[in-house]
Amino acid sequence: MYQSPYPSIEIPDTPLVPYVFQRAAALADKPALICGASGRQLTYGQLEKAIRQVACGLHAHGIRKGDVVGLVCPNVPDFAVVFYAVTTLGAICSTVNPIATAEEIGAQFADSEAVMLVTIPDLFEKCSAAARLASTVREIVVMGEVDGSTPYATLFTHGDAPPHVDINPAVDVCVLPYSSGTSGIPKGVMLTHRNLVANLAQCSAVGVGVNEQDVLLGVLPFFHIYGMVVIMGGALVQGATIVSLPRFELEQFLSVIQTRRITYANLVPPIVLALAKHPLVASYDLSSLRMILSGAAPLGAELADACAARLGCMVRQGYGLTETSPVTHFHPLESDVVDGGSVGPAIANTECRLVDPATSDDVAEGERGELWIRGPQVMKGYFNKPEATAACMTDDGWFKTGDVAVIDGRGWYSIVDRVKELIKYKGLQVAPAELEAVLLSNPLIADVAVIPVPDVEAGEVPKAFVVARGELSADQVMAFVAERVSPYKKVRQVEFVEAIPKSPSGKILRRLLVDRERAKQQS
Ligand code: 4UW
Repeated sequence: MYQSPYPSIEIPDTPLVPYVFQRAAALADKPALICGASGRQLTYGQLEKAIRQVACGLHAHGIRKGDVVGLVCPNVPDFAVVFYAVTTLGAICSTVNPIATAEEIGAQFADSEAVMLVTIPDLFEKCSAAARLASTVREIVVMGEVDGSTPYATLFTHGDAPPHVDINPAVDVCVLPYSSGTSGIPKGVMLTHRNLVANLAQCSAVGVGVNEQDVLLGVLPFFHIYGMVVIMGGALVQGATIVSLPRFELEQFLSVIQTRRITYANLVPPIVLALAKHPLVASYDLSSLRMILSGAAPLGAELADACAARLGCMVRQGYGLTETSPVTHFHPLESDVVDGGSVGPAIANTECRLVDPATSDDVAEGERGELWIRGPQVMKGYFNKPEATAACMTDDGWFKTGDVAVIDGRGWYSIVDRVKELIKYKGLQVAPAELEAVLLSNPLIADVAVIPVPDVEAGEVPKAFVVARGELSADQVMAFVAERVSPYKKVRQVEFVEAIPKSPSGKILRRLLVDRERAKQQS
């Protein structure tokens, strides 16, 4: 077992909102969130007041402690208003990718038993279709005015003193993002107020480096744990300013860095790649950037160095998972040893084990093992899925990440492989089991297995091995999936095979396919 090298900290015993907004009153006139596309801006004072007003409005519309409210919204300043208003009431915010299909959104909110959805006008129709699949949803609130929905503005008409709600930070669930974990389809990850407060406090304690003077770029989606906690929460708790962008588009992204004088950018490896290599980058003044933080997928040392050299700024890497709120490892800022391929040591209050997944025994020092984590940021469990929870959490509090890591002499970790099923497309989760279920709904497909294959731009893309029952082309297989899933989940390679390798118990031997694919790439 390895302890964090950092001194332990006391985790504040408080719900999320008072923790995040502890400095809001002192910074009342300072911009907290600015929309990089529209220019709409909320100061800390306006943001804090809007959160209180919307909490009152949600309460007037029947939202109570423990209710799940679904948020289907791109990165706009009001995302933060709704998110923190819901949690103010002790209700639970479940976020989803706004580009998800109606079926995907419906499936998440049926599973989470959401009672209300909050969205934007452009997504209203999709959310209505989703709500027909999720029978618990009784109201859709739209940030604008659309027939058949509750206008967001009406939530602001019920005063600004929300009722006091008793929240037990260690027990009460605060957010419910979805993750497929080590296998299967996406599951609701129950993160408590304490989980999120702990992770923000742990990050501050190890000097993740955001300070009040920083202007952060909020281009990664706030619905995902990285945007939700590391960017949105991490910036607001420090009193920094976030410039949000509803989507990534290279020219707009570069222009916003230049005009808004962005100092700190939280990114994923495909965007770091663009910054390191794309010719357009040379046309912009990006000299305000002092720090780029990458996470959600592996960042190679060479790419980190190339980006740092071209832009003249620090490039550091963090690691973690939705199930760990998310941060567990962070590459120190102050270290002169820059090792872009490493995720650094475990952050404060975080214990690690490296384990042989077959035996659950710790591996010998210096060997690769599955990374297990214990700490205050580890989730309470999956919502309504005790078996899935038991499969990845031990009775004594260890969470099995499904990632394979090594630790070096300094106590720094590198993530070197994955034993779980997950595919990471540009840092976003794609669950092989979900794509396999879609493919098996095609009568011309007898059997299938989906695995990740490496891709220079996206990191990984899904590849399907298909046993066909009749005439079927690879293009038809890809089109069949593309019509039924979010664009980022598309199957991008297909290979027809005679049979899918399976264990005697019928489990797909994915590892065999992954290893075969790797051998092919190397030959
Ligand atoms: N290197 C290799 C990495 C890395 C990685 C994540 O969608 P989820 O559940 O969660 C995330 C979390 C992103 C994140 C965590 C901590 C942090 O500091 C930060 O900002 C810098 C971002 O994406 O996917 C979790 C899975 O993503 C892979 C890994 O397989 C993990 O189990 N992953 N970060 N640096 N792989």
